Amino acid sequence: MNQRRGSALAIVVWSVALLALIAAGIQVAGFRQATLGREAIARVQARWAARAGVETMISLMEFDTENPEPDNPLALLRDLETNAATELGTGTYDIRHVLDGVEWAGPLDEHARMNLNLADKAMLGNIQDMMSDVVDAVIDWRDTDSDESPIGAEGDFYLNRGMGYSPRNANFRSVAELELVTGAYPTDVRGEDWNLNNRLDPNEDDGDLTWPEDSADGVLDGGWGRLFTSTSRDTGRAIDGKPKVDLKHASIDEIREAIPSLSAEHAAGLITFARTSNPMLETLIMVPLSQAATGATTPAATSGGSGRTGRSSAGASSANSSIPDLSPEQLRSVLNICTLTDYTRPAPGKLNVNSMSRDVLVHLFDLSTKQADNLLSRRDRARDGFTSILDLQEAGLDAQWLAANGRYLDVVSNVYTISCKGRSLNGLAEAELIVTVDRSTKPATILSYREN
Ligand SMILES: [Ca+2]
Ligand SMILES: [Ca+2]
Ligand SMILES: [Ca+2]
Repeated sequence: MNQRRGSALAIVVWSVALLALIAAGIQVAGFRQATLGREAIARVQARWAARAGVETMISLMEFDTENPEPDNPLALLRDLETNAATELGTGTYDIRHVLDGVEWAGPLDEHARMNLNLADKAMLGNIQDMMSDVVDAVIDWRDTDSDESPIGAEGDFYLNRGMGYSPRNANFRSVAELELVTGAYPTDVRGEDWNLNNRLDPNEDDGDLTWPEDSADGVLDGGWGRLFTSTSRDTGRAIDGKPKVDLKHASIDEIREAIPSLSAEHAAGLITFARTSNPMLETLIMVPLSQAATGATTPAATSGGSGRTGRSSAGASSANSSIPDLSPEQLRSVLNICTLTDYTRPAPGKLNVNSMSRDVLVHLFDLSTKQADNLLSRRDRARDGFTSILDLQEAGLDAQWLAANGRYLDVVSNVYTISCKGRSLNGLAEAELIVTVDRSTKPATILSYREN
């Protein structure tokens, strides 16, 4: 009896031990699976949080495109900034970018940088560490011909060196493409921003510990890439969201409908001006309409009557007395609402004076650091931003500078890059989306989409 009880006890003890082993095994496997499950869920949460951030930005952009605020060009920028980071039920997202070494909340306004396809030779030459052979090679890369600039490089140059490719002979499609130009190295183009996401990533701020080499000073020192964009677009939309009036094709009535403060004589004068040879709208900043309509590109001398009209000597008289000049207010409207460009397809984007980078002003436009700082501090104090490029006059740039550089400048932005990091609820998984959006179309157009 005792023996039977003993063996029964042994069986029970064994069974218990065996069950415990099995239970432990199931627990380990279950725990592993749960961990894997949690990781998978966290990854999904992070990715969709990032996606939510991108969608939020796009919907704010689309709303502003439908409901523009012509008197408040900073409205969209502020909306984007306010919503740049949010906690969701299942995760968080966070959108940032670096401009001029400073980190800002919200997407990067691509119009804060000079379009690589708009920058002229003089501008490129102003970049201190870009040698003149690289400047020429950049021009050769994007110009349609195959004629080498004095120290540039066209197809033969690349073929003879076995590089396996030749210049695009068309507009740059990305800033990274600059690295293909002979003499331009990735370190020149990227600086510390090795993944070109306009953000200071951990490997870009740890010195030599991981690639790239960086100064580990908490500041993103971008290369030439920080000055340029290839994606900004000028679609001929004015600050009020309407298409600009093409003076080369518009009627007097169409011009007056767009700008009611203009008389029929003003409108006729603008049409006459648009038919002079190679007219530039910004000439009107320096030259009164009555003179510009005769083809003058510099203002007539105030004394001495007729004659001194610079390059207008080709048969043009100094002024057309039947054309009234524009008041400062009318000039603002004309610069904002009219154009001499035919927008059958988007042109490379202009700089938005409301967002343009200090580095661009200093390194491409060759302003002194003092001029650039004055301008930006004036901009910061203008509560609603600049509604005309003429506002730059109050910020210290004279009419001559504006007439010469106004063609690179505008007060609208169409293209933004959203660099959005999503995190899971437990904070362990992270996903990054980098999306470039043209918000001038309805619905907005995704120009590029990258997942890290
Ligand atoms: Ca070429
Ligand atoms: Ca980076
Ligand atoms: Ca590093």
